[in-house]
Parts: sequence; C-alpha cells; structure tokens
Amino acid sequence: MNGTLVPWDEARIHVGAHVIHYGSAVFEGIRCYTTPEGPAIFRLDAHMERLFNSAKVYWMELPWSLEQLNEAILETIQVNRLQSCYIRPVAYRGFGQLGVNPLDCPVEVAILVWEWGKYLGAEALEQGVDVCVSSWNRLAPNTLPAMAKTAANYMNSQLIKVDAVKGGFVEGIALDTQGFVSEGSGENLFIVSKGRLITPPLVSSVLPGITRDTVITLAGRLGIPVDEKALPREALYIADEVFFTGTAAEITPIRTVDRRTVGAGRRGPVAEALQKAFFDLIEGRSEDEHGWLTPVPTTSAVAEALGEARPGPRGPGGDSGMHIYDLLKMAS
Ligand code: PPE
Repeated sequence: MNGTLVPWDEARIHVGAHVIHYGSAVFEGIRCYTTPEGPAIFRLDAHMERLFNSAKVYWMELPWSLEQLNEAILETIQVNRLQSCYIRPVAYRGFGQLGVNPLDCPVEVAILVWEWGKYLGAEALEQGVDVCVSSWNRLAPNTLPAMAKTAANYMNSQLIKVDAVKGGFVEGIALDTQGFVSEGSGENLFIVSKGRLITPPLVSSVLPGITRDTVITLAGRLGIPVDEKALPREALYIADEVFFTGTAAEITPIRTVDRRTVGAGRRGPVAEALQKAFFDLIEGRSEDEHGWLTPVPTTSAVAEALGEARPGPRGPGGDSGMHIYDLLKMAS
C-alpha cells in the first residue's frame, strides 16, 4: 500500500478520503492458479489493461507504471507464500478535499491478495445455481459507464445481489434499461440455444469480462458458434443452457431462472465442455497458446527477506475457502 508492504490490520485510509464519500475507485479482480510449474496468474495483462482503461475514463492518473504494478502483484503473492489466490488491485482517490471534484485528491493504489473459494458455492460448478431476474436494471448508458470497473457501479450490483439473496436465490440477473438481458451482479452471462452460444453485447451495459472473452475464444476452439446479440428476458427460460462467467464465478451453470427449470436443470454439455477447456488451461494442463499465464516465481529475495511474514488475524470475509493474510503491497 503506497509503495510498501503493510500488515493487514494497518492498511487504513482516512475517513475523509474522496473514495468513501463519492465511490471514486477503480479495481480489478484477478485469479492466480496452481499449475504443475507453480502459481500462475491468469490473463494479468488483460486485467491490467482494463484497470488502466477504467482509470482513464475517470481522469485518474495512476502513480505507478504498468510494469511496477505487475511487479508488485507478483511480489505480494510471493511474500504471502500463496499457491493460488484472488488478487484485487484497487486505485482510489484519497484525502485531498471534500466536494465532488476529484482532481485535487491523490490517486492511491493498493493490492490485496487472499485465497477465495468458489464464488457461488462449492456445489455450483457442477449442480448449477438458482437465480432470478432482478427488478433492478443494470446501469443505463451514459450514466455510470459499464465498461469501467468502478466501486460506484457495485452499488447497483449490491441492489441486484441483496434482493436476489433475500428472495432465496443465489444471484440476480439484471436487464438493461431497454429490457434486454444484461448480466449478473458480478458475472457475465451466456445462453446456449440450438448449439450456439449467445451473450449480450457491450451495448447491453455489460462489463467487458475477461472470462467472457476467454469463453468466446475457447468456444471457437471447440467449434461452437458464438453470437453477441441482445437477448429478451424469456430467452433465459427457453434456453438449453444458461451460465455465468467471471473471474470469481469462473464458469457457473444456472439451473433455474425465476423458478423455471433451464434445460435439464443441471450443468449442460456445452458448459461442461467449456469448463473442462477452461480449467485445463488455467491450471496448466493444456498448452497456453495465447500466453495467458504469468508464472509467479516461488523463490525471491523479497520472500526470503520477509521470511517472517505471517498469516494475520482477519481477512476480507468469513467463508471457509477464504484465508487471511496480513500483507498488502503497493508498487515499490
Ligand atoms: N460483470 C460484472 C458486473 C462483474 O463484476 C464481473 C467480475 C464480470 C462481469 C466478469 O468479468 P471478468 O472477471 O473480467 O470475467 N466480477 C468480479 C468481482 C466479484 C466480486 O464479488 O467482487 C470478479 O469476478 O472478480
């Protein structure tokens, strides 16, 4: 954090920071997986490109270069001795002045890493999840830009998620303001219809997901045609398969939408084939044709120098798959 490793409990910001009052933060969610050659980060370049793009939209000039941030991410994983983890780089406006204009507030960057289990439940990848269509719409065009991954956008996601959970569902799917299918609170969405994959286009207010892009590429390799086109809500009910994609959610099948059974009511063959291709790739069992894996060297001078780095008492959440580590890192 601010260029140094900071123990988890000391990673604080001032209550007057602009981000607290106005949601001024852009961030990424990246996963690092265990491969036979050691830990490797999946599509680091694409995630960092999106981080810089998000920052550009909001006039946030990051005080660190791409190379410095990449180096800091590797180092943070190393010193925490993690084999697989979730990585959260976040750039936010700190304390400068209060008032909407952010330009006098410093841009700060922190990198958090922690172990994060299955996002929508341990069984979800095989059994599928029960979801609803939210009464909340996704961000309207020309209001909050959906292509930027910003903290503020997740207030909309929270409305979608909490209403779904309180209604007994695992997740909610939002429609765009035209009434077409957009995405989940934290995932992109695909349907399978008559052997074709269809996913909403960017104009349906979706985040340009990196897992979405990965699935489109893998589908090409498997010979499955993919269309990006607007989907009416009812297409979800009559699809052969529906699934979510995301860094956290990976490829999660959906077995019911609004209590209607989708297809056979469990993971379908297309989702299964894509999951296999996906996990073979990210866990290093198939050839990394696109250079999507960035290895994390397991020994480093830094890790040795910080040999006493120890698990801390708290972490970002309490689910069983989540461990707690006490080092945060910003670029040095
Ligand atoms: N849409 C939204 C709204 C979204 O938050 C994500 C990722 C995606 C699509 C998929 O994007 P990608 O990860 O690049 O494939 N959501 C992240 C945060 C989840 C969270 O609860 O925090 C994630 O999956 O890491």
